[in-house]
Amino acid sequence: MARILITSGLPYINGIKHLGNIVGSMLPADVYARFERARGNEVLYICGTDDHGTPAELAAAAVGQDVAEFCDAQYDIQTHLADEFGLSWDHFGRTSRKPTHELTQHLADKLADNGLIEERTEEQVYSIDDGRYLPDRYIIGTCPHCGHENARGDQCENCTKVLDPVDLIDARSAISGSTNLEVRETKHLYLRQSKMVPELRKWIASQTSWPHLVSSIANKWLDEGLQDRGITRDLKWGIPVAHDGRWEDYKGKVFYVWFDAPIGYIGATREWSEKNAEGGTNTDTGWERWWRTDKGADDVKYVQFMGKDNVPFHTVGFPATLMGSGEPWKLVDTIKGFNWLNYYGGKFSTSQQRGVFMDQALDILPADYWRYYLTANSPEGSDASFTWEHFASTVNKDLADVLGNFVNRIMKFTASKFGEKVPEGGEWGPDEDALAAELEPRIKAYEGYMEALEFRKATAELRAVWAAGNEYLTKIAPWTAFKTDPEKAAFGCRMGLNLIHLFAHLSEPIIPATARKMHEALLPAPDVLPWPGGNLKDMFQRIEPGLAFNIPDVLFQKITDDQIAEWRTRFGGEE
Ligand code: B3M
Ligand code: ZN
Repeated sequence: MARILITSGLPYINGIKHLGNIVGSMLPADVYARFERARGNEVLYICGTDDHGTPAELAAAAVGQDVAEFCDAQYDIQTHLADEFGLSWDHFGRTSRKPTHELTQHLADKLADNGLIEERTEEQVYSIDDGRYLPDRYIIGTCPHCGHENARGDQCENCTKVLDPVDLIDARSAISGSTNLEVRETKHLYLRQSKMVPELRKWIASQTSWPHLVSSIANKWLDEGLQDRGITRDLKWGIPVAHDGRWEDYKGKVFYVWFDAPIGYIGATREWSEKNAEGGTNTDTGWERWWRTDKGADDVKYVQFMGKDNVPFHTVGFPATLMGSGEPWKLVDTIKGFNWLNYYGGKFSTSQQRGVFMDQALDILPADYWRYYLTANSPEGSDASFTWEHFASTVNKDLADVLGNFVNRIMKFTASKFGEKVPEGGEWGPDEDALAAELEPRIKAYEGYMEALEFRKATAELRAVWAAGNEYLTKIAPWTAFKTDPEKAAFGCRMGLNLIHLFAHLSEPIIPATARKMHEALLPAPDVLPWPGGNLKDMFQRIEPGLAFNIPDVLFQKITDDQIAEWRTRFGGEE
């Protein structure tokens, strides 16, 4: 049994996430976590909200709320939506909680002890009209690299280059739009990443399992010359820099959100083990077994999921923090980075409310429709595009016609001819051999793609498995055989019901709620539906003659042209 630690990029607290956010972080992490649990591995999937930084402050200010209160309310909303979306993390923490605060201050101390923190007096943009400094997202302007006009002070959304507020051309305040800005001197802590380049390079070079997208972003960052990075800000909301008598003259300053956010993975794990210690179903109180190589994390496989804009912070920034501490922290083994999912060729955007957000999506259709579509169209090799037309045709073909119809057809027919119990009679023959011969390599391939985190290919293979079941039924045609050869029809029906059972197990990582429904129509479902291993022929004996079953409601409704038109009007369509 392997031990697998999974994290997905921590969603900013600033608002409800859109489909473009979840497709490249939480959803694939969840699919993978469910797959590895099904295979019997010990999985710990950790996520949480990224509470600090300018996104939170700006969003709270926009609705005139106190930032802490705003974050509490958003945390509840995000937790609820994640639940409905079937995201099965073991814990959903918050970077604003004590464990992340303590760990962040602790790691900063260690870095300082190792000579990797430097104090610098630097120039920061100060807004005279707003009466405050404008770090990161508080300032917007034109990107000096690509010319994008709405680049933020910390990173250009368009070209993903990391920026400094003073780099922006035609800078203005994100709060008031004021251009009445001046540059003032202020003191900050810098992480001396440049001193760590050789160590980082060696580590990155030794990572053979990173996808190309990820290693190329990491190497590009190093090749462009790794700059020391300011890890503190003139903000009120965040983790205080001054603590335990250290950095007393930094009172009123906080750590930079990208310094503490990844530490939030560890902090959230600690929250999880503290919660377990207070009772609950899980008794694992050892967060260190997952994070400290001197406490058992040596044999953990750690997999991270994130959008490509987050990759630099995870391949360079966070590892620099952990390595630089000189302590035996577990480093990531595999990073799965994603390209963008676009909305009709343009960007999904939280600030512009463009595209489909989780609450709206779930208001329209249950989670599995979205989970399937998004996994099948994961922006892996390149950017992908969401359109209502494509969404509808995928749902109608794959989910309604291929899977849903299969389940409905065989169950209804069996019930009408044999009653609602599994018929007896008939035997395994050449048609079943042929079916098994097709399914076996497909299931292997599906498993292999999941293991390799290739979600598009995995989903295509799952669809092909469903289709093979359909073809088998069409060939056996119990509806015709019933008149001439009732034994053969009975066997075909029994096989059909066994296929539903097999599909339930195989589909659970991607469409968990539907998979449970399919399973429960036949047999009670354990919390985790084990991955079908061993001989496929044995798997087809599970649904035994005489077993009573019940017919579930239609699993997937087809999407109509009227609905497409309605949603296009509601959400906006072409560019
Ligand atoms: N909150 C950025 C994002 O949502 C950020 C990820 C943090 S991961 C430690 O794109
Ligand atoms: Zn740019």
